[in-house]
Amino acid sequence: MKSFFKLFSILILAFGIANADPISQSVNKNGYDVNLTSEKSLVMGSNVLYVKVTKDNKSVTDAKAKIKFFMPKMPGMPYMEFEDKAKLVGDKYKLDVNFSMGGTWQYQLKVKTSDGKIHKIRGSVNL
Ligand SMILES: [Cu+2]
Repeated sequence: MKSFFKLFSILILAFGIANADPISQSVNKNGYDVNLTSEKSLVMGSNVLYVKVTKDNKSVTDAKAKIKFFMPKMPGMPYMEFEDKAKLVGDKYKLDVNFSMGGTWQYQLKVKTSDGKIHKIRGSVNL
């Protein structure tokens, strides 16, 4: 039993450290590389995320990107979600994300490229 608790606290610690890192995720499909990053670890309040789309090592600037954050229904709290459409700034897409409350938020990034393909990145953050 003692070792179980030890393992459990190590897991919590590992999870906490993982969540303290900024977001950095990539997906590669149909020759496109889509990369989602955050300036720093996500916090309550405002956050900035960037989406970089490249093909053959060249920036793709005619894609559409949007991100959805959602939290499943919990005791005493309804399902919540919000979306942000990315704005092209230079050669990457900027997302402004504002969290009104802490907890575990799941997200889904969707990028539509000019060939009509959708590129998705999913994940979750714990605030
Ligand atoms: Cu909630």
